[in-house]
Amino acid sequence: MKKALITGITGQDGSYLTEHLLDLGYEVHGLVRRVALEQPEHRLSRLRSVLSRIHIHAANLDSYASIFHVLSKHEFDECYHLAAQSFVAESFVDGFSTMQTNINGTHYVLAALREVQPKCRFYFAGSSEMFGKAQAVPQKEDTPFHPRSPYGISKVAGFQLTINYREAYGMFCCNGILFNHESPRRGYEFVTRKITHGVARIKTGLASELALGNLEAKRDWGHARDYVQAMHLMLQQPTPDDYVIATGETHSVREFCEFAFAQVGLDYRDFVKRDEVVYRPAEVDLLIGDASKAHRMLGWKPGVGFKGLISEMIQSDLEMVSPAARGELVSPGT
Ligand code: G4F
Repeated sequence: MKKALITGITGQDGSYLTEHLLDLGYEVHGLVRRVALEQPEHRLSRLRSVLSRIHIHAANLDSYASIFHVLSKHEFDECYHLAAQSFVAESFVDGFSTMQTNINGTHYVLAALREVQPKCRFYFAGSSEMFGKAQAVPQKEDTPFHPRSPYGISKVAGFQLTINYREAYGMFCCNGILFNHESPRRGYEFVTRKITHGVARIKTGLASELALGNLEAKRDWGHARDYVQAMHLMLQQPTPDDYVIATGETHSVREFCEFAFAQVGLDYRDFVKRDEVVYRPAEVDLLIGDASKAHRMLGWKPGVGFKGLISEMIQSDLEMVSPAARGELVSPGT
C-alpha cells in the first residue's frame, strides 16, 4: 500500500485529494496546525467523512523542526505540498507572512525530504498567478512569469525551489501550474464562492445585495475534484516534470455572476454592488491555460465545465443556507 503525505490537507484541494487517494488504496497522512486539532469541528470539517481513515500530524510550516519530526518518523512514497497562504488579496495586506509561509515553508518541506527520504516523490502546488500580467495567450509551461502580487511572487519562488531540488539533488519533484479551481468546498473569501453563497442568501431572503470588486477580470475556472487527479498523475510518471492544468476556457467575473444569478431566476444587475475595498493594487486581467501537455502526457482532461461548476456550487449553497430551498435551480448546467 502506497503512503502519501498531504500538507494543507484541511483545505479544498487537500480534502478532495485525500478522498481520491483513499479510493486508490493509499494510506493518507496529513499535516495540520495544532490549532486545527483543538477545533476539529470547524477546522477539519472538509475531512469529516474520512477522518477515521486518515492519519493526522501536527506540524507548522513556519517550523523546520516540526516538519522534520514527522518526516523522520514515517516513510512516504509521495508528498503533496498544498499548504500555503493562498488568498491573493491577503498577500497585499501582509506580504511578509505570505512569503514566509509560501517560500520558506516549501523550502523546509523540500529540505527535510532531502535529508530523511530523498526518494519520496514531491508535488508543488504552483499557480497560474505566476503568469500574472500574462505574456502570451493562452498560457502554457514555457510562458514567462510576470507575477502581480506577493502571493504570485511567492509561488514563483516555490516553483523554482522545486526545480532546483530536482536538478541539484535528483529528487522526483513536480510542479503543477494550476489555474483557478473551485467547488462547493471553496473558502468564502474567493470570488466564486462569495458569489454562489451570495446568490443563495439573496434567493432565500437572507441578503439583499452582493458587494464585489473588479467584474472584468477573466479567469479559467475548473473543478477542484478534477484538478487533484492531475496532481496524482504527475507523480506516477517515469520522470518528473511541470504541467499546466486548466480548462482552456476563460470567463469574466461578470459572466460568472450573470450565470449564477440566472440559475435561480434573478438578474445580477439588480443585486451586485461595487465595493472599492476589494479592488487589488495590481490585477491579473486575463488567465486562460493551455493544458495540452497534461492531456498528452498524463491523459488528463477536465470533467466539469463552467456552467456545471456554477450549478453544483449554487445547489450546494442553497442547501446550506436553507434545506427547504432544494430544487431551486432554473436549469441544470452542463
Ligand atoms: O477568487 P479570487 O480571489 O482568486 P484569484 O485571485 O484568481 O486566486 C485564486 O486562483 C489562483 C490560481 O490562479 C490561486 F493560485 C490562488 O491561490 C486562488 O485560489 O479572485 C478572482 C478574481 C480577481 O481578479 C479579483 O480581483 O475576482 C476578482 N474579484 C472581484 N470581486 C474578487 C471580488 N475577488 C474576491 N476574492 N472577492 C471579490 O469580492
